[in-house]
Amino acid sequence: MANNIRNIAIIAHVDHGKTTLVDKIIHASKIFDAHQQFDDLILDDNPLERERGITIVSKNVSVRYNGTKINIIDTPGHADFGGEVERVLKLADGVLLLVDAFEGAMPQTRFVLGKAIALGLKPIVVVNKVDKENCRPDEVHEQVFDLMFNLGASEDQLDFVTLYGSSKQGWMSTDWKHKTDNLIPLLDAVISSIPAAPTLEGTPQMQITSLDYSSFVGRIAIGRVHRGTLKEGSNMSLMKADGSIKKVKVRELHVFEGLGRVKVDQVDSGEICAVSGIEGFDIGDTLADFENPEALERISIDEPTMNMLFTINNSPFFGKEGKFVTSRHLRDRLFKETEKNLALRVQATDKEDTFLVFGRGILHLSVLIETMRREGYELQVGQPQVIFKEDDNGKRLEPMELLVVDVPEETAGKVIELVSMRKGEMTIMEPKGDLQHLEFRIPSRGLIGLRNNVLTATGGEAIMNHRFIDYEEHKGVIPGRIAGSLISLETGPGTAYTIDKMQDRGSFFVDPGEEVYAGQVIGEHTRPNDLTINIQKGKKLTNMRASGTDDNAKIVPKRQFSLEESMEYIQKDEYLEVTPKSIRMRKILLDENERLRYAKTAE
Ligand SMILES: Nc1nc2c(ncn2[C@@H]2O[C@H](COP(=O)(O)OP(=O)(O)OP(=O)(O)O)[C@@H](O)[C@H]2O)c(=O)[nH]1
Ligand SMILES: [Mg+2]
Repeated sequence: MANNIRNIAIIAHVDHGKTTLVDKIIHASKIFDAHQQFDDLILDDNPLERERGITIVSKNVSVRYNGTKINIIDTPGHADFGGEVERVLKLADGVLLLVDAFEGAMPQTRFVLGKAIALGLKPIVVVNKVDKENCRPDEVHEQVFDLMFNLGASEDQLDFVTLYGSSKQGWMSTDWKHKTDNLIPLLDAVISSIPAAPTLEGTPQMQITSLDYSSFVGRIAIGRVHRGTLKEGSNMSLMKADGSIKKVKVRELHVFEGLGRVKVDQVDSGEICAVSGIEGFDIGDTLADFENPEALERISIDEPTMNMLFTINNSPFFGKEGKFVTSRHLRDRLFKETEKNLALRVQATDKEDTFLVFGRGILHLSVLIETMRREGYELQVGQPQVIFKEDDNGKRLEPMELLVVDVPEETAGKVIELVSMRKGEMTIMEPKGDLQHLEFRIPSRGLIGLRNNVLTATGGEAIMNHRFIDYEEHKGVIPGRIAGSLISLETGPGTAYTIDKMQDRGSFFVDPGEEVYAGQVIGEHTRPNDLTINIQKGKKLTNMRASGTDDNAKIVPKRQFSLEESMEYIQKDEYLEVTPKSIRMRKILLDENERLRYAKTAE
């Protein structure tokens, strides 16, 4: 027996247009009042998602088309959130694989498609963004077919429908040269080629695949009813990873409808729902029959690949800008985060104000840091560290990644040189439109800080993507940042006069008049060693003229770093100080003499 339900996940590489498409599908299904106004990308609803234009957490929505309910799961495309995609694929019977008609299959396309194929999900391929100039839809279609074949797709999976179109313009067509003005070809394809959600009779089973959080009811379990029927108010068994069984009660049940949810009394097999009232669940647990519980096969959660030290702000400027500054605040906030941020782990250390935070990559961790600073926290973080492992013989292993760089031909050489210096090995070099397409295998360590260098070397033209492959034998020393730091000797505002005089020493991260403290990293040295300098001395008069023309006019504007760039920039003996208003880099040891003494003992 089958329901009149289709469960599909939308998967793709980052930015290939998933959320835009889901958004357009919702608009098209006219679930809104005619006079209601909506922004684009209503789905990417948290402020960080909006600002960065990326999806961070997957979302469930639903539309009705010709009497069929289509549950759609929008997934994040960035590799740091890949584990999330893998989990939510468990909710679906089919996938819409979006591929940018110019970029073609990218590392994350391969990863998410591989997972969908392995789970036996039926794909529909959407070659998106055919409105873009220089796009190559036919080539991309062929590339996706080859990719699917190489990933071991079955006959049925290879027999996929392909649609071409533009999410942004809101149309899809079976032929990219014949533009339509709607999404009907896509919705028809979903109905005809994605299998209906099967109805399985028997005692109830639902695996919890993701969670939601509400300040009113706490954690909400989201999953697909695999078998039987879930009923409001019923007593059930929660089956945990260690084999233990907890008795729980279903307080409320919701199904997805449009962008929202509606409360229902019961949910049948095949439907996706949100369950509140379940205490103490983990992702992967099965909600099963009270009397005769049977667990579903567990899903594994991604292991972290990177860690960073988080500590309280103890810089001379601490407490000036934030509300939450104590180790108690930091501890509570970090542990609270682990309740909903599934791939995140927090470990206390022997220092009560210091924690190790484990995540899936720079973006995963930076989203947390950025969220905290917006909430009013001050904190400091150390240099990101990749996580090593040991094999059975005690040999040290390290994570390796696939790195893809698309770059104008004339700068390809520079990129290859930079990547090679960091133990990257080139595996593919081929033309892609006017660009060179380069692929490398590189230790994850080598990627930290690489983006800054590649962008500088290519005048910002390079497009870089990477994704974890597996662990391999440790590749030996990789040189870190080549340039040393310029460090402030004194505390106080730097003068235009001195900064101007020191322009030949390196590039500055602070402007004249900006308050800095002793031990703060205020610039990048032109040489490999650190250099401590005094930028406060000099003619006091200059400050009065600072807004004028003279000295200031000659000063190169300060280099500005984003949070992620700063995270990748700092060295082992440096911290990043983050407050609601500022991001500063500093030496862990602020005092120059202490640094010199430490350097001596380390020798
Ligand atoms: N030209 C063109 N641009 C598009 C199209 N679809 C989406 N875009 C743009 O591509 C960018 C990314 O779109 P999103 O829908 O956020 O992409 P996404 O796949 O959801 O991205 P992640 O969730 O971060 O993986 C936005 O700037 C869109 O406006 C399209 O069909 N044509
Ligand atoms: Mg998105």
